[in-house]
Amino acid sequence: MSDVVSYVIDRNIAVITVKNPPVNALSQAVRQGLLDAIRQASGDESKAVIIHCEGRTFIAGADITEFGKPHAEPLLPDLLNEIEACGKVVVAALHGTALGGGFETALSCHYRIAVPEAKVGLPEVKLGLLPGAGGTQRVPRLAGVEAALDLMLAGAPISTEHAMQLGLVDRMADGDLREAAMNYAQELVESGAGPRRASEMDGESVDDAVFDAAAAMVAKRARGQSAPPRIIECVRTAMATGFSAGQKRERELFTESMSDPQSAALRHVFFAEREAAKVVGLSKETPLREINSVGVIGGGTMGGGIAMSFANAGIPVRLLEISEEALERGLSIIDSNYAGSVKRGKLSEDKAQKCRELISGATDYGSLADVDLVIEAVFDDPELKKTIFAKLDETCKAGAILATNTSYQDVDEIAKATNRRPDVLGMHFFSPAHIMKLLEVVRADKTADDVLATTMALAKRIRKVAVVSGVCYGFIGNRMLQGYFREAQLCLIEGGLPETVDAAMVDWGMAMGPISVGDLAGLDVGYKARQALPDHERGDPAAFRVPDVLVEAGRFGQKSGKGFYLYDPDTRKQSPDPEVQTIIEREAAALNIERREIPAAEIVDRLIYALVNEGFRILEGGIAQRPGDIDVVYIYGYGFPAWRGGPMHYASEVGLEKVLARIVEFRDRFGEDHWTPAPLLEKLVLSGRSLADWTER
Ligand code: 3H9
Repeated sequence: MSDVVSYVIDRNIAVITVKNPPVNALSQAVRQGLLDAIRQASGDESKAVIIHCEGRTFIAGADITEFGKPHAEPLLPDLLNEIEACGKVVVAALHGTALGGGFETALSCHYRIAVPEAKVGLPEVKLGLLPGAGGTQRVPRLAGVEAALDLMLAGAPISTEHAMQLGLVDRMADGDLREAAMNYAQELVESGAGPRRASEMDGESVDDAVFDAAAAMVAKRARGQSAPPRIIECVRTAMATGFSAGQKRERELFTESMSDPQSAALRHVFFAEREAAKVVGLSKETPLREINSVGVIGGGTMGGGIAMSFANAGIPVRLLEISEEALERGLSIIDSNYAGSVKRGKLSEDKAQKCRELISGATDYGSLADVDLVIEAVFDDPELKKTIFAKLDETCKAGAILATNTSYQDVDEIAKATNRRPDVLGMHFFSPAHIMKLLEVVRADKTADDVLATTMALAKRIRKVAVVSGVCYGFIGNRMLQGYFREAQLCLIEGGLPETVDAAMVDWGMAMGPISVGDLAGLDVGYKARQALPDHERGDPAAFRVPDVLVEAGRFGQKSGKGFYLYDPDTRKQSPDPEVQTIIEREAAALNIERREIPAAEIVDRLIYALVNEGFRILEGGIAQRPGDIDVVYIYGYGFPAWRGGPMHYASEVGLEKVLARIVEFRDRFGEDHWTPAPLLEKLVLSGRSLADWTER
């Protein structure tokens, strides 16, 4: 029939097979092939139809690479209406991940059979979209309004079992899926069950309160995002009007979201995340080392979280501490983390126990002799790290990968402590490491290709989003953060308050305000780091005067019950402290700073453009491979709103010329120490080029 859709009649059943690797996305050719096939099935001697897919998955959605291009017929909603209208029973046979337009295809079929391991879902919201091929209309009719809202607003896939409970899948397949689907179709024909069309089902009548509750939830959890309210409106319309009026509204709102910059940003993030996994210049054929066991040195919050990340992926871990006492403390933190996951319903008791059993403790380096990878996660002291790496060099088997979880230190210097520099690299996890998705993989000067390739593949196995960084102080993320925090502190002393600076950034979309982040991380950490530096390297005194005074007054942040804010000892609820305002005003006066009201827009621009300006430097210096990698770092590691696409995408959206003009304005107002425009930014603007042009250089 076509290269991507085939058609045969097997024992009276029309078998339509999609074969469009890697994920059977609904490209124009697939849509056309399906349309031709369903028309053929409608007119020939077959008794029923099954739609199934070859390869690793059922259709995983519309073809995202076609988005933003002119519509090519047949349009998916029309195709699916035609499948549903077929006079013969149509059965969808699901395996892998039936997502988005793929699941909508299944919903337009009259019955659905799925293998137990299959996942189904409508993740469009994660791309700033809504299910645009009848999903918002068919799911509430099949599963009820609340379940439909849950599925579409969370965008998370659900299991076959769960989908059966909701009425979205009818049968679980035993054995070969194609065979099981054919038997099911045969059985439906024999029992006289005709086509069962979701569009013809009555919608349930629900109280408005259900929609209001969903809207309130979205306003809180999906703050600033435009797709979730559109999804709610579609479902509301589905229940208030007939299917075709509902589908018309769905189409209008889908088209609206498709041209919304939020969707462009989220689609950018989708591809940037996948692109980040690819290392420029590294062949796909690079051989991988086997990683079947891991050693983690240091059982603190970080080491414990790292150990859990591996155990959760089924990889045994040996956790090394300096004494039995420290080891016991580390293991008990892990125990309580697992207990917390079980309590919050994130892990079953059984799974938590199995993971926990994969972590064993040790206090001697000899116990790391056989592991395939060691990650050092001790206090960020370069000398201590070098001593540890020299020991690892003596102890570990040949071919073991040796990684440091340092946040700032020079990985080349650490590698030099060994006689096997090609085996050494950085694996910079983010706290809490068992939860945060980001992993910066730091490629040192002499890191071997297979070590890098193995680490990138391993990151995927432990479900992290990995980004390669070159060696520099703070790598991609923390290096950029310095300017961001500096501007937050300067805005504070020049006229802001903790709550106004935080509110400006949170309203803009950041997960947490910068001042609250400082309190959470502990103000004493930065204080100690500053004290260790010679005076001339500490930076602008105005930017650390207030935090220094707070630390010296015993205000370390959340852990001491007060920092920039006060924290309730029982609930940890944050509240402003008038005493801090007095301190800020006093210190501003001491520095001869005349305080003024700083508009929220200025706060946002100063903080975000400080990130962006450094991002350009990081790109030009080859520390990050591409702009999208920087975006991925900020979204997965620093609470940057995904719907703004990351700092570099955001700068492109605003327009590089405008960004440069604002940075130049800041330079003129605040001086070139902090605001010298990055040469790459200037070059691009001068030559009228975009970041995309630079990427393809
Ligand atoms: C939609 O359906 C809208 C409709 O409601 C309405 C329409 C009118 N298109 O992730 P992986 C590529 S919106 C094009 O590494 P995994 C991906 O870029 C869509 N390409 O594999 C990568 O390419 P490369 C709703 C796609 O096994 C390769 O496939 N659907 C698409 O870890 C492998 O991907 C979704 O949002 C696509 N739809 O995970 C599902 N999907 O190798 C999006 C993937 O060149 N997809 N590619 O880098 C996923 O969530 C995951 O890819 C999936 C597989 C779970 C399927």
